[in-house]
Amino acid sequence: MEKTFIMVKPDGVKRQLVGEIVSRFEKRGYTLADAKLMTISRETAESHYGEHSDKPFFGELVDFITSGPVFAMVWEGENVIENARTMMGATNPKDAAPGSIRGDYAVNVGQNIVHGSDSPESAEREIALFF
Ligand code: FUP
Repeated sequence: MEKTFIMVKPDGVKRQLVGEIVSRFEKRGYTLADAKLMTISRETAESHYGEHSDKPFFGELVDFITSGPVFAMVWEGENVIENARTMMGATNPKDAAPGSIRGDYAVNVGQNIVHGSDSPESAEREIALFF
């Protein structure tokens, strides 16, 4: 069965949105396969966001994702990678549709509540990195 890596970022944990996000995936029909509350090391953060290492926002991105606990999860079910991306909404909350997680709860691209793998290759890599 297809699996994806979903992470409630430090802003989502601080704002007590873990239950809301878990609930949306449960209600959609997906199965929680693994989960843990953890604080990410800078090394793990730099590896996770490696594709952005040359971007101007990389430093802020690593600072933010290591700034407090995250809730890391593995969800499984049919088409979960693509459907999770739709449920999260666009990366920049200004473009995220109402009804999506970011469209309902976020306003700022730097603090957009949730991460989800964007491909089968990313899902495999990210699950191995965090679990
Ligand atoms: P996503 O796959 O939706 O997590 O989006 P990206 O991999 O493109 O971006 C990863 C994270 O970088 C985003 F969640 C937020 C941050 N980011 C910025 O802070 N500024 C930008 O202009 C683009 C992304």
